[in-house]
Parts: sequence; structure tokens; C-alpha cells
Amino acid sequence: MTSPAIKAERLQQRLEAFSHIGATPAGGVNRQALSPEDREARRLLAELAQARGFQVFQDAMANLFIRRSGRDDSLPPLLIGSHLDSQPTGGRFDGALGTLSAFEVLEALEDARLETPGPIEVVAWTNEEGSRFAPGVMGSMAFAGAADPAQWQSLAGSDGASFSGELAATLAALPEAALRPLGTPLSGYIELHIEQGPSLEKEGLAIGVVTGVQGTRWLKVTVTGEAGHAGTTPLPYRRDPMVAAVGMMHQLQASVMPSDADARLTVGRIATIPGSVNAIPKAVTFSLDLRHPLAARLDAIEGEVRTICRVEGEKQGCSVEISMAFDMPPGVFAPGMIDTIEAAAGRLSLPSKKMVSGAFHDALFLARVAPTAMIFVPCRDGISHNEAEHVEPASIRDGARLLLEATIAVADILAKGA
Ligand code: HGY
Ligand code: MN
Ligand code: MN
Repeated sequence: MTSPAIKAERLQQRLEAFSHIGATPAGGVNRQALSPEDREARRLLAELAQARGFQVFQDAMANLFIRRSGRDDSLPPLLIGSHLDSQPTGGRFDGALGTLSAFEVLEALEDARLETPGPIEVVAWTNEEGSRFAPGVMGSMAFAGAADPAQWQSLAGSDGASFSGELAATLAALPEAALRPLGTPLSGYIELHIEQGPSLEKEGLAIGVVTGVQGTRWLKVTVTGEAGHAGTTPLPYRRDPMVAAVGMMHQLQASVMPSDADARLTVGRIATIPGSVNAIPKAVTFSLDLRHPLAARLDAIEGEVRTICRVEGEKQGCSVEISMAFDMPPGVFAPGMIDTIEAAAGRLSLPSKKMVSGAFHDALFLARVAPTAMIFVPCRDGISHNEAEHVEPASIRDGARLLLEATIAVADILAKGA
């Protein structure tokens, strides 16, 4: 047995191969959850796994698991991984880096014939992004028992697709992945991910040891007025939901983030009904993505949203309805796991800092059912959810090396505690 080592070139080749699946002309990827592109990426990963003699499983949410046996296979597996689905104009590293680095760890263990105390499994969680089918982190939420998938069966996607139909097609597309129950026991979870923010690069640090994830809340605002003729309806006769919606968005952007440096408010999607150039809309809908590290502040910001929307709606004689599409409270990771990751980074002489994640991740739900940790690597200018997303080869190598070191360390610690 030799000591296991990451093959950085092999990992780069894997990242390159996956970046061709759903590739966009601008150099990013469009590999939305449960799409044909997502199915193609899952198939490629399953084929790579089978070529190495690893076992492949999927559960009722199409979470994909790749298993390498350990000395005692009766022990629950240590899971390492992330997601393969992307934003519509996503980058080639968000999710894919963590999933493929985890696969590289499995290959490095296999190359070295290193026997881990228990099985190690790579996981690709279904629908982390939540862009096509809201909410996000569906696969890991269901796996952790934090949501019942039955509630999503009649869900329609942003493209009108049927969630249940696309899920069934995804499961059927990988018959060689043996079906396993949702929420099988695990001993722990480690996720490598790009920071998706500027701090590590700005501070010249190789690694972020993630201590927790801030809270996220998705609201859908529906403003209903009166449809009318664009040419014949004078101002006093209008109940224009677009005027009300613009007032709401302007007020919210002028108050929430400028008054709280930790708050995040984003309008990413807006639609008018019927959406005709020469008709005053009957209704306008827009999304609100709210984030904050403190749950109480998230509540306060949601209260501010509701007040501002009510007032601006009344001004235009419009009715307002606000629904919640996603509510992910802030969470923290186990101190022991954080220390183990930090110590592993020290052994590899990788400069690191502890930090809270601004983005949500599957790890947040895994932390509810097992000892969980996250590792961040820097991405160029902190850009993500953007086709220009980029990670330097040295960061890719550092992240995978640390994931390997941490996997071996955590596997040993958890086995001793079993
Ligand atoms: O939106 C998020 O925080 C994650 O990147 N999907
Ligand atoms: Mn991600
Ligand atoms: Mn993302």
C-alpha cells in the first residue's frame, strides 16, 4: 500500500469533461436539476464509478451515491460530495468541484489500496440550486427528513415541466443505480465547495473552514391590479400592478441592504400577466431572495417586506399576496468537525480561516443528521452563479488534497467513536 495522493491532472480532466455537459457559449454550464443535461452528468459519473469497481445507488429523490467498501461494511458510510445541477447560466465549478473532488478522493484511496475503517460514499444531491424547481436543496432536505417529497409531486418548474415526471425520468435513466431507501444512516458528511464570495482570494488564503451557513428565505410577491388598454387608459383610471411592484422593489433596495451590511435582498425573477406590450398588466409577480446570518433579522426583514408591499399596493389600488417558497434557517457545523478540518489544513500547510457561508448548501441539512463540515476554496473575484466562474488549478489541487486528508482523518475518528 502506498500513501494515497490526489492526481490533480485527472481531476482537471474530469472537470473539463463535465463542463462540456450543458456547456453554454459563454463558457459556463446550463445543467438544471432533473434536466437531460443533469441526467447526462449523472450517467457519466456512474460510468466512471463502475469502471473503478465502485457500487452505484440512488434513492427516491434521485440522490446519487457511489460506494467504496471499507474494512467493516456494516458501519454507516462517511459521505463526501456536493451537487451536479447548475444555475441556468452557471459556472463549471459550483457543485461540480465538490462532487468531482470527492470522486478523485475515492480514486486516490483505490489507487493506494488504502482500506478505510468503514465505507466511503460520494454523493451528488438532487436539485441543490432550486432555480428550475423551487425550493433548493431538495435532495438533501428530503434525505435529512426535513421535508416530505410528497409535497413536491405536483410541482411545476420555471419552464413548466412536471417535477414528478422529470424525477421519474431521471431515476429511470440510471437503471444500474440500485435503489435504496431515502435517508439511509451515515456516519458523517464533508462537502468541498467554492466560496462564491471574494474573501479568501482577497486575503490570499487557500482554504475556508466553514463554521455555518446563513439563513435563506424565498418569497413570491403577486401584485394584482386591473388589466387595461395601454393607449386609452388615462392615469387616474389605472390600477397598474407594475407601478406598485416598481415602488416596492425600489423601497426595498433602498432600505434593506444599505441599513444592514449582513443583509442580502435580491430580485432575480419578475413576470407580468398577460405580458402583452400594449396591455396594462393584470398582475405582476416577482421573487425575493432574503439572506441573513441571524434568524431574528430575517424575520424583521420579512416584516419590512410585507409592510412596504402592502403600502405600495394600496397606493395603486392593487391587492398583494406574498407566499413563502423556501425557508432555510441559519445553521452551524459541529465544532469537532471544524477543528478536524482546520487541523488537516495545518498538516498540509494550507493557510485557512474560519468563516460563515453566504450561500446555502446541502451540508446545512446533513448537519441535522450527522457530524458535518465544509471546506471552501477561493474562486476568481468571488464570482459565481455566473458563466465567468473560475477556480485556479492550484486551488483545485489544494481543495482536493485537503478533502482527501480530512476524509481519512474523519473516517478514523468516526470509526473509533462507532
Ligand atoms: O443560492 C445559493 O445560496 C446556492 O448557491 N444555491
Ligand atoms: Mn453550490
Ligand atoms: Mn449555486
